[in-house]
Amino acid sequence: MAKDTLAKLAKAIVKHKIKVIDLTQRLQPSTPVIQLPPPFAPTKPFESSLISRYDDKGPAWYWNNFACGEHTGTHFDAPVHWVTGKDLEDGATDTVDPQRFIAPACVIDVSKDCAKDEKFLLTPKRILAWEKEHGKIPKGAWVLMRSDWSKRTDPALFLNMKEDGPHVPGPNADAVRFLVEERDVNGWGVEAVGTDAGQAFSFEPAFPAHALMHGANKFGLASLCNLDQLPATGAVLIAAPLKIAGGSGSPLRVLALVSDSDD
Ligand code: 23J
Ligand code: MN
Repeated sequence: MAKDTLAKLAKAIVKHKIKVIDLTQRLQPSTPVIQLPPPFAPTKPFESSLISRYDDKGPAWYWNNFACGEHTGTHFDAPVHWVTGKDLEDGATDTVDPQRFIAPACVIDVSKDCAKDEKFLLTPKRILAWEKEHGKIPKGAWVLMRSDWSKRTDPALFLNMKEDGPHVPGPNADAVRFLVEERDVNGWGVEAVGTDAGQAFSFEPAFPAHALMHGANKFGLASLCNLDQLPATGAVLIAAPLKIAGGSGSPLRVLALVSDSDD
């Protein structure tokens, strides 16, 4: 049965019956990174420096060194990223169960709400309304919030920093608690710079998408794009972070497999 399924999948991929959608932002020096207020330490943005390009330093080869924080651009949040997940033995980028790097995705479209309200918060009520239309979120699924925030290509508008902190949509604490406790999700993914809402520092608990998800050994995905190309259900995500020893996360390529037809 499983063998047959995999053979069918392989055939469908080769025949382009399964589309691959890239949910990854381009990684470059202008890629926005999270801005924390003092006294908290900042993360390094992406930087690249040339080693050689078919020249004296390497006549037949081109390569670069690059540097960035683990949480730069489209990236994976591992459970040990947050203090609530610090003791999870399978919670770092090198110890996470690779079986969890492939999982179905549920996409909750709140883009219209976010266009009207930059501080829109996803609630359990809204998730239940989505389930009424699309079915129950299955255990072990990614839940992705489509906000269309990735269409803000100006980094200042993407970060949307105001005097009282970032005005960026996200989940409220009850929504995160619901996804963890009632739906046992694989993780939570967003288009914004971080998985939490811009005002989540003042939530109870603070930063619930980090505190509750990671404390329950769930993952995060931030700075996703092209969520508008995904169906509400039926996509399969491939999201595998770099195997950094003891890493708290990593930039990664996030791919969604989407069926091109009903067969
Ligand atoms: C460090 C501190 C606070 C936050 C974050 C990182 C992130 O959003 C992240 O990239 O995980 S809120
Ligand atoms: Mn992160």
